[in-house]
Amino acid sequence: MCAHLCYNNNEIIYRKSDAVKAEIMKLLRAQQGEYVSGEEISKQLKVSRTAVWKNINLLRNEGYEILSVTNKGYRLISDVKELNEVELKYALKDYKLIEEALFFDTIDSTNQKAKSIGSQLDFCQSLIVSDEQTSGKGRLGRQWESEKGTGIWMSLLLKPNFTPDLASRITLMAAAAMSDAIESETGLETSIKWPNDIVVGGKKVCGILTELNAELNHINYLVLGIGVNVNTKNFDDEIKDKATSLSLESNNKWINRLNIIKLFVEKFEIYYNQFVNENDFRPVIEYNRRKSITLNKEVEIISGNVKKIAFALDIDMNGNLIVKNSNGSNEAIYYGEVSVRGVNGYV
Ligand code: BTX
Repeated sequence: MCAHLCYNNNEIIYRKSDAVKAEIMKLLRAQQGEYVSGEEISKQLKVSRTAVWKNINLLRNEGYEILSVTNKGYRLISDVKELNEVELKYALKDYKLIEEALFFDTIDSTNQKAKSIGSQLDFCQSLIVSDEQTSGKGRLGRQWESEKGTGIWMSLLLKPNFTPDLASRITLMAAAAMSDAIESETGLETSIKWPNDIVVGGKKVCGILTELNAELNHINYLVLGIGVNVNTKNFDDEIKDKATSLSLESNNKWINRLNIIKLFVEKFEIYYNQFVNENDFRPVIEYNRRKSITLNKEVEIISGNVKKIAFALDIDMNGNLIVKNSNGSNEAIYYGEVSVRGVNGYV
């Protein structure tokens, strides 16, 4: 158990009032713009009508637009802030993997924040989420566009007790868990571009960046950074041909970021525990194989200045990409400093 304020301590996780607010939002959202009476809310939540009224006012102060009409009750008008500290903490309270959840309106990079927390003594396993990143990072020093209010920009800070050579497995776990979460929430069909992109309609909706601070045989901390374009509508010119968002792929429907985060954590925790407690990585590999957009075709493998074309055959049980080189030999490509692309473009 970590020394500072962690999630496992109920009093610290969320005050009762935060729980009431989160439950009221659940009820109002479920009504999809219809009225819910104060009496109904008070009955369902087992709190007084005055408490309902007080909490509705608190929600209004936080930016929700909630209409109240005598004899009808309360109606949610605008729900732009589904991703906020109170609802995030409440949504994640039952997942033991995450001891602390932090939310920022804006930050340079959630990975950067996670690393600074990870370098403290006795840190908590934390999920750091920001509504905006001003300096989001991709792999190999690339940039990650993270427009305010439109996506999931988050990092999971972990202290795994396995050896550093196994850390790349976390990326594959995250890809499987996020692909599953996206499909459950949106009904979209996703593919995984080995090892760290999720693709919808041939374009990138999600990127994963795993970073490590380790000794030879020991991981001090691991940061799993995930960016998902959820309701993003605009991308910079350089990426607009290969980037898309879940909303753009769903006829511009507004998509709830918090639901996706919750579904992701739920699935990731299962995969993580299976691996850490039972040494079972098979479900992750099987999912990645099934959803792979990389396998069974020619790919370009880029390592520094060196490029080569090979045929992608399989993902092995360690998560490596098995390719057949032009001389007929098979090779295991380890997820590290390589990029893999389709021979005719991004996928
Ligand atoms: P990557 O190196 O595979 O992808 C980065 C490349 O993807 C960029 O060079 C650009 O071409 C393109 N790109 C940039 N922004 C976007 C975007 N929003 N959507 C689609 N394509 C884009 C992938 O790296 C890993 C990205 C991890 C991002 C998360 S966000 C939370 C956490 N904090 C942080 O700083 N990074 C991670």
